[in-house]
Amino acid sequence: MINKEKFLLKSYELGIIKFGEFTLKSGILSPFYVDLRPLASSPELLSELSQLLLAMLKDCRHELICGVPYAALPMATAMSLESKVPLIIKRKESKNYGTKKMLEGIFTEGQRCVLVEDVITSGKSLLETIEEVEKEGLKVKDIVIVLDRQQGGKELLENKGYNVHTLFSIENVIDILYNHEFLNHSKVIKIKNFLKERPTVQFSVPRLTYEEKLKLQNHPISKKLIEIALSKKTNLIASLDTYKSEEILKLADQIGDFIVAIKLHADIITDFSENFVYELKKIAAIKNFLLFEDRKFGDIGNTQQMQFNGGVYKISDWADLVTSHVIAGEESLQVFGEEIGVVTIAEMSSKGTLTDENYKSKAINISSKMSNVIGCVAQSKLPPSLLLFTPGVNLTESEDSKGQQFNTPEKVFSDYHTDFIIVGRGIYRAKNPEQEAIRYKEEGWKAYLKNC
Ligand code: 5IU
Repeated sequence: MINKEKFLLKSYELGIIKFGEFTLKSGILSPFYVDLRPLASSPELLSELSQLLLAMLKDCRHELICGVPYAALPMATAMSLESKVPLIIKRKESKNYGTKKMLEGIFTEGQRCVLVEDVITSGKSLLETIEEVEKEGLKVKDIVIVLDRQQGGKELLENKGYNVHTLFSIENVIDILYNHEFLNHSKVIKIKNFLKERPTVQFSVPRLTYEEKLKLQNHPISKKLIEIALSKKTNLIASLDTYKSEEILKLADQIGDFIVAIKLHADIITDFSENFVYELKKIAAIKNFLLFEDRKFGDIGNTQQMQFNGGVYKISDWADLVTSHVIAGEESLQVFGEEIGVVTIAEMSSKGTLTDENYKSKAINISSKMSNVIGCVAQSKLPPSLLLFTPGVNLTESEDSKGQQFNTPEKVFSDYHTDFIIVGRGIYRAKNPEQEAIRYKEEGWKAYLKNC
């Protein structure tokens, strides 16, 4: 397997990225300039690049490869030669003589075509290319991109339901070059500040409705969750992090009509028992909500399997949904089987969390591939086929004293397009939990409707 980092360092020597002061088309002064075209002049690097790009597509089915002109044309050609998947060529402008075709090459309607692009910025030009390719009757699902300039383009395409596979983000590139002493600390800070301050291109893509989301679901648990949300007009998950089982049962009875699920940490409960599970399941059946164990598995597959099925809690006997980290890789998630809905942790709500953009994007890639993963816990947008669960929601507090950061339901629906809000202390610590559950239910539903 080609080493991504070594590839980048060799490409850097070709001059694909330069540091200094560059005036961009928009007039903005940028501390770096990217141009991947020189890669085509190195057969060795072009071949390595094609292998790296193909590796990101190893689980995708596609019958054609198409490069976005011009920089990605040699890349797409190299990928085609390497994989033996036929290439088609998209024109920049249609010919005004002869066939007036936009796509050259042999293809038939309905074939799946992967698009190749060198750099994504706002994503606008790629979106135009996709539309043109789709107009010719081809299906586009996957897009491979060498470098994401982190200006909102990737998110734009993901919001439209495309799988976007990026080899590097500009931040990855900076980190690698810094680690190999091609950049000094002050330059890195300057570039990172530039990336942070520069406004990303924001597109107001409306979120999908629950009805639209339902059509994208294949797992019985994700379907069930959305059906409950629609029938009870709620997107609220109550996190009942209390010690006594009796208290949980009492709360479940009081708030059950206003929620889609109760989230538990079974290991907080001092008197956890089979009888407690039996009673809670009874209430869940009557009030029509699901049980969500926030176990946050984080070990190798074999251990996770034992923790899931065994021990005191026997989670697999009663939970409808369970959270898991993806830190141990995709095979560690297979052990949960297909019946339970797995919710992976792509991004945490706490201050200083290590779940940065890079981690999140890898976690999402794995989650999208797994048939038992129904969604992720995150604090930003996800591809629409995954359900987004957002904790750290509170109407009165903005943080606690232990690192938790809170947002309002309106913020997480408008900015992240969340699907389910998770509220803990806002409800179970309230003087009147029933009244607060109704308030969060109403605020959550209002925020959902407003942002559709
Ligand atoms: N939770 C978070 N943030 C996260 C993840 C889980 O708050 O990133 I992953 C859990 C922790 C707690 C609940 O069980 O969600 C939030 O409770 P409060 O609303 O009381 O903070």
